[in-house]
Amino acid sequence: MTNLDIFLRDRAPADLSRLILTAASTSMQVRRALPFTTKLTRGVNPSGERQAEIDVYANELFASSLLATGLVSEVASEEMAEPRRGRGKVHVAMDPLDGSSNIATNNPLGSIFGFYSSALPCSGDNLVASAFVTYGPMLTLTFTTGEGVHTFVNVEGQEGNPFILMEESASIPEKAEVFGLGGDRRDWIEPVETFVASLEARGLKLRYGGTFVGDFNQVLRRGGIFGYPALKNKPRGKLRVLYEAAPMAFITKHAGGYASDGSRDVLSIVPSALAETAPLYLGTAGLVKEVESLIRGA
Ligand code: FDP
Repeated sequence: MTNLDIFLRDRAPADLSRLILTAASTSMQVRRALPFTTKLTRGVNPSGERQAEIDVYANELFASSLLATGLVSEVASEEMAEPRRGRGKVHVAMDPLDGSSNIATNNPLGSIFGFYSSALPCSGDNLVASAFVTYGPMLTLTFTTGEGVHTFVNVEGQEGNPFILMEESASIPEKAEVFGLGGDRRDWIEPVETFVASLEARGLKLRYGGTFVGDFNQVLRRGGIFGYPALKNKPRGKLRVLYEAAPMAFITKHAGGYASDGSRDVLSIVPSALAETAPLYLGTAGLVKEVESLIRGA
């Protein structure tokens, strides 16, 4: 059995190791809080969405624990209008609780972290590491520091660091099995409709749970594509470049896949605002290139 701290010691710079370990241990606190914090508040986040109490709580826990390492220059979050500042070097962008509409139904939730080397907002080309947590039947942490994508699972009662290696060097299977695209189907742009019809004709299975982290995680394991596309009434999609799209694109890239906004690599997008959104298609490289060329040709 390999523990997360020992694994990181040999493979990642000390600052990134510490930040990943901090995200992992804080996710245990978030997980423990979930049963007690399902009541909705009246607040809205900077993107105008209703904020559930647990979003605020998770945001506070992750922001304060990451800043307390002394390694962070700023923490920007989907749940805060302005970043919080520290005196370190790493710039963190996070979605502390992804999929909050799944809280009430006890479906999967997640957290996403992008660790950047430049001041935010900046492009995903400045990512030095990214990670996501799944609060599903298992609490897992999947990350890359630019050398492979690795998943650890939280095991209660384990001495020392309770995250144990579950999969080393994950790669997105070439043979695609599943797909899932967000938004109302009637609002999808035409090339996306055409693409999805062709996926169905090829026998790919629709698997959509409504949490980016969970929906992406099955693409990572089973091959396929996840998207939150450009919609007729929302041409810039829904997912935030800094907090969600770019960190997951970085993981996708290091698992041998590809992430596009329909015309270019998501990692090359330079957002002009912290909460800027972009359409997103990511997963098995061949499929993502396919939808990209349909969109380009439309
Ligand atoms: P949520 O609004 O529940 O936080 O981050 C936004 C997100 O969830 C993603 O996790 C998810 O993929 C998407 O929105 C779901 O949107 P739809 O409800 O429009 O499908």
